[in-house]
Amino acid sequence: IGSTVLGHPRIGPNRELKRALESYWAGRISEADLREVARELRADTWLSLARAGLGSVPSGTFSYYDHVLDTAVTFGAVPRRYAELGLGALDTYFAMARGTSEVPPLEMTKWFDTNYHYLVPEIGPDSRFSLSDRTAVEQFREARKLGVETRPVLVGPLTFLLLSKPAEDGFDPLDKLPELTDAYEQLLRELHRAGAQWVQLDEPALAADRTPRELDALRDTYRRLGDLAERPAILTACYFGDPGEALGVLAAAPIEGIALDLVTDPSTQDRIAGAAGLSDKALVAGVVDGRNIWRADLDRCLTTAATLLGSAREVAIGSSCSLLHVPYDVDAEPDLDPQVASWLSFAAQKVREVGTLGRALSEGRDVVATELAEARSAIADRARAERVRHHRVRARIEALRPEDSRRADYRTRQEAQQESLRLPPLPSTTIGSFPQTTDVRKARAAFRAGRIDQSTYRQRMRDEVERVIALQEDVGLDVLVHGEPERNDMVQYFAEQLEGFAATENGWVQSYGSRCVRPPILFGDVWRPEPMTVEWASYAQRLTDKPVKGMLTGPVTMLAWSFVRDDQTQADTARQVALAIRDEVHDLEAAGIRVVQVDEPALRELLPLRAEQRPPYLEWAVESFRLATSGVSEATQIHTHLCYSEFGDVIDAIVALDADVTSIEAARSRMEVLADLNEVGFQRGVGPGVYDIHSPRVPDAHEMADLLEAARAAVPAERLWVNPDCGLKTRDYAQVEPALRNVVKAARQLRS
Ligand code: THG
Ligand code: ZN
Repeated sequence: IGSTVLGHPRIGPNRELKRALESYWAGRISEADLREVARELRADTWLSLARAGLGSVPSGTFSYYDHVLDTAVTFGAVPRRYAELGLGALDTYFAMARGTSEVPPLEMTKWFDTNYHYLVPEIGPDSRFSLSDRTAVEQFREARKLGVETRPVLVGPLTFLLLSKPAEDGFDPLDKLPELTDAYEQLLRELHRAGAQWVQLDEPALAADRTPRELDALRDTYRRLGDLAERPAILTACYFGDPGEALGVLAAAPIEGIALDLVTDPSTQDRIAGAAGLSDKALVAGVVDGRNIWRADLDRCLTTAATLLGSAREVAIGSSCSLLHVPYDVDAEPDLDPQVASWLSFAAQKVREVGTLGRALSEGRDVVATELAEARSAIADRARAERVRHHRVRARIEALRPEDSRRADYRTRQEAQQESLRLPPLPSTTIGSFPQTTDVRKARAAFRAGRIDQSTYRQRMRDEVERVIALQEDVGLDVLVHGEPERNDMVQYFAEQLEGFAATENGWVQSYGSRCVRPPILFGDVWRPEPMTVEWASYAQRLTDKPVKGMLTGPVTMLAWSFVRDDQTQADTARQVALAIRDEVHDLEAAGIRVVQVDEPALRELLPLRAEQRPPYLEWAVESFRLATSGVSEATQIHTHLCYSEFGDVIDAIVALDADVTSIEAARSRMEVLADLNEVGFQRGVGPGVYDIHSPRVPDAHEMADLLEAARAAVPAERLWVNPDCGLKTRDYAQVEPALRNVVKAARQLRS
């Protein structure tokens, strides 16, 4: 098969796709214009991959919105409510992705343990699969016209169904696997007829725990696909972790290749030797990390690949997973510190690393001696760089004692807090961010471009804080926030102010659809040179007699949404970040802020895919949160916010966080989560969201009061808070203001 990457970024090196999509949705460009932008992006990607000397170039890694949605559409899994809209193919696709005025979109959720979101297909007993969309074949032909023979990439049938949700209760989408396999067979035949030599089927679901029934389903499906007479060679890609027992199943299947992630879990490499059946297959050794941004240790990659040579018919070099999760190009970062930049590898550099390793493997190390030497010196430079170690940070960590992560008992805290805050029963608040108005965005863009100076910018932000405080007082909320107008992103904002982090200018990574984030790079020991939020919070506090809540991002979320160092454990990195946040919590307290919220929306996202690896993760996650939030007075009230309602495996950890108040998503699940919390003995304040901010709809006060009544049935009034589900950043004031008035009205209704 030859060296390859499993996938590639698709938003465009300058977010061309984002701009084109948003213009198309706004009616400013035509479908043909949008298709032309997409075609150019695909062509640029294929040609650059081919030029880099990859032995096999993937196609089908482009998507207008999401590759899981693409798979659903390919096989006709379009729920009736979208098909009935009578729209063209592309607009039906966007209706599923974004909803219309008539129908809400498909649910969206995290793609494994990454910060990418996919759309959740709905599969029911009535779902009928057929090859309904031939984009995979068309794009294979499109690349061929450019002179590039590609390997079409699809989400595999097992992973597709495991990621789907039942369209009705009690149905198991996996029951549909045989029917879905028929449709995959049809596509494989057509790809074969079009001339495709290889096809890649992605099965990342194999990195999570799988039941015997699921492994049987895997065996049956790949036997059927393998037995097909006319088809391309099949490469099944397992990534995001060790495939466990599934490796043996795939090794025994009549397929031609397996791609393995040799970065995430060291046990995968040991497993290969024991997998009978691999000896007649091509093995794509995923030695170049597809989801972190460190330059690869090429010598080590080659050694790894070399040890595998005897285990398979052919060993090729690969990325550990798709490059979707890294930015395009380090060379687009002229302002990045040159030494840090020399340690990095984004998609363009990773493609070159894979090419270099591929040549070294097939033609010998000598032909790429220069590249190997360069990599060696960058790796050595990073390993000995003084700037990644900060002795004071290390000494502080060394000196930590268990009591540094413990607060006084809850009763004592509760009394002291009530004495200080004097809140009414069922206090109302918000999660922190207020809508980012066009004016706020414009001011930030102008400041970044140097068109306004810092004092003008800060004055604009203070004006906005004033407006937001006045609005909250008028609405009658009890605990106010400053609204966060000065923040671009809740992780990037802090990373820009902390030592040990580097921020990028153009390092965009797709989060969902046209939305992107720029994950900061955590390269060294983390510490806080000066207060980060105190000025904003205390400015807001001076404007009101009500308590203003300070707003911070927790250590787990800081790690989850950054590229983190790979030269120490995540637990060690989290402890350093926790100390920096702890310093901020203390300074907020000293400045007279009596309520501080430390958000951990990513607590669940970083949860390991395999159950046995979860306890040690949860231990450091909880410990770092407690380290960040302890050491303040009993009277200081610590809040946290988690962005989801299905706690499942993290529910005990939520109790262990020991926050005084926890706000969670609950409106859509009708407060059912409160019963789950009760069951595990949760005894702290809780703010189940009464207003679903993910939808533009403004619920009336009765509806919210009903939800609160339901909450009251599970939680005593003394512990209940009233708030929206999540931050208001992505909403408009036109919805937020009436909704907040209703929140307050509902709270008052219940109080009386
Ligand atoms: N920050 C980061 N990661 C996240 C979120 C976040 N992951 C989960 C969730 N929140 C994802 N949600 C969004 C919502 C909006 C946007 C991105 C992710 C968004 N981005 C702007 C865009 O693409 O136009 C760019 C924002 C910017 O200027 O930085 O709107 O909150 N890290
Ligand atoms: Zn949230």
